[in-house]
Order: sequence, then structure tokens, then C-alpha cells
Amino acid sequence: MTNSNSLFFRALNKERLKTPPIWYMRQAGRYMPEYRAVRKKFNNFLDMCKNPDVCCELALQPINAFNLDAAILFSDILTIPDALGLGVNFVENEGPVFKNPINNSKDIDNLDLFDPDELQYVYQAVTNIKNSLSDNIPLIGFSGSPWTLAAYSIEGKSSKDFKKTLNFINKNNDKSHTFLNALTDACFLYLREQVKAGADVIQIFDSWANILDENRFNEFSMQYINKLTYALKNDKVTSKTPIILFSRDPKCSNQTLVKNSGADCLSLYWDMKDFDLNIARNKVSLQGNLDPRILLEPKDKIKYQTHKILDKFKDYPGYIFNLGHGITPDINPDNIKYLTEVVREY
Ligand code: 1CP
Repeated sequence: MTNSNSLFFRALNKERLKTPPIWYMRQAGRYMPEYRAVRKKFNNFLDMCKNPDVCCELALQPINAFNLDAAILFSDILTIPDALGLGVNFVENEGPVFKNPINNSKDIDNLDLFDPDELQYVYQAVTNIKNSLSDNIPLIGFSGSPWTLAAYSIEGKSSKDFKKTLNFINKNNDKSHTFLNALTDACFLYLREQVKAGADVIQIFDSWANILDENRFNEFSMQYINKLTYALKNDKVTSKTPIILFSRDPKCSNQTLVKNSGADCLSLYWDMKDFDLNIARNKVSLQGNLDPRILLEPKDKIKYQTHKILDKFKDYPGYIFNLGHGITPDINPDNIKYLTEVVREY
């Protein structure tokens, strides 16, 4: 059992803390030489995710290197589209490429029903990681948001503007909602299995919230995040599991994010500098907000910007230190070590 007195749980319980708990989005990844040494052994990134022992090793690497306050499952958000038969591959320097993306409404009619048992390899990884962590380090399980998973599945790859996806939802409104409902059910079943396997906290990544205008964000993204968190909060297995939402720069009001998401904690993108703390205070915990690119600067600049963030959140009840998006491969691990020290010494 994870100790509910851990720093991470205390912050999720909206306690005002002297030192915030620390973890980093993409804390396991290509910026670490230890990661690259393991990654070399696999051609396809998803093959590596399908090996629970390797996932366990990778999830522990940043915990051991930087003594962080929370671990995150090593996997990817695209395991669900892969289980739906869309054929996800990771191409060197290009990111994910789908063999069978959604091209028309018939492709949605013909989709396999999501079978949570197909992702046993993920739950096994959760259990392995959980068994290797000390009691005071909670484990975060995760999924993509229904909208972000739909965007990759329709686009068939990553994109700057997701033009094909935006066209598709304009032309196929009803079928898009059928697909989003199916993805919401899949995320619920998937996260529930992760909690059964040992995940203490859930994070939902809405990484492509930013490409929707306000109306479409509410219709295609927020509505389904709300359905998903509602289902999780009303299920015996997951009702007590804290939910963190990372919504990348959504074009909605702060009030909507706080009230409609159903999340216990909001993970703030680095560019959400004007987020109104007073709207969130005592309603949700907050996480993140530091621009990851600061980590490419000299140490004095890292310290200055980190202090600015810590000043901003120092009286906030329930702040978790993190970056405003993931660590990129070009960041020097020494700077992660330094950043962690700066936060703990503040
Ligand atoms: O070749 C490699 O080594 C692959 C790099 C990599 C890694 C390390 C990918 C491919 N995924 C991951 C792991 C991962 N992905 C984790 C666990 C590791 C950790 O955080 O410590 C998590 C939580 C994710 C989540 C994820 N995958 C997101 C949401 C977070 C975000 O960055 O917004 C997204 C959008 C993905 C898709 C994905 N997977 C991989 C890449 C390169 C991408 C992004 C593609 C794009 O730019 O659209």
C-alpha cells in the first residue's frame, strides 16, 4: 500500500506544503543515456512497451537518478489505438505512423470493440513497477484523452495543424461522436485495469486540446473528459484515485477547466501563464507550468525562472512541481538534477 502521507498525496489533497513534490512529464526518455542504452535493443518503440520488465526498468531510471516523488508508468498513450487494430508504428525521427488510420465514417463502423485484455502487457508493467517502488513513491497510470486519441487515429500521424482531423469532424459530426464515445469507454476500462494492477493516481493527457476553438473544445474534448472522470469517480475500483488532467493550452475559460473537467488536479502547460489561481484555489491542486526550454539555458537562468514559478505557487494549497510539458531529448540530465536541487533548496 502506498503511504497516503507521501508528499505527492498530500499535495493532491490540497495541502499547502513547504516543499512541493517533484516529478517530470517524460521523466523517462531519450535525454537519459540509460534510456538510450535500453532503447537501442528494440526496433519498434511499441515492442519495447510490450515488455513489462523493460518498462519497469525504464520507469525506475529517473527515480533512481533524481530521487523524484512520483513514478509514472512507462508506456504510451497510443496503446489504445493499437489495440483497436489501427496498427501503430513509431518511425525514427518522425513519431507515430498508423497503418490503418480512420479515413471515413465506415472505418468507425468497422472498428474492433476495445478489449481491455489486449493490453495485459501494460497492467503487468504497472504491477512490476509498483512492486519495485518504495511505499512513499506513488505510481501514476495514464491514458490519452478521448479527443487526443481520436486526433492521432484520424490524422494517422503527428501533425502541426491536424487538418485531416479537423476536416473529418466537420464533415462527420455524428460518427465523430460515436468514435469519441467508444474511446471514452476504452479509456475508462483501461484506466480501471491500471488501478487494479497498482496505479495510485491517474493522469489524462489532452495533448491536442489546443487545436480546437472554444466551442469545438467543449463539444469534442471537454465533454468526453467529463464523461471519463465521471465514470471513474462512480466506479468502486477507481472512485478514490486522484485524477490529474494535462490539457495543453485549451481555448476555454479557467472556470470551465476547474469545474467541468472533474479532475482533482490540473497540470498547467508552460504557456498558461495567466491561469487564475483564485479560481482554482481549494477546488483543485495544480501542477507544472515551468517552460521546459529553460532547461537548455545556463544554470543561473534555470534558477531564476524556477524561483519565479515557486514564488507564484508558494501559498497555493496543493502544488506539484513539474514542467509545463515533457522533457525533450536535447535536455542535459545534469540540468534535471540541478532543477530538482533548486526546488528542494528553495
Ligand atoms: O523512440 C523513442 O524512444 C520514443 C520516445 C517516446 C517515449 C520515451 C515516445 C514516443 N513515448 C514515450 C513514453 C511516454 N509517452 C510516456 C512515459 C514516459 C514518461 O513520461 O516518463 C508517456 C506518459 C507518454 C505520453 C504521450 N505519448 C503523450 C502525452 C504527453 C505529451 O507529450 O503531450 C503523447 C502526445 C504521446 C505520443 C507520442 N509517443 C511518442 C512520441 C514521440 C509522441 C509524440 C508525437 C507527437 O509529437 O505528436
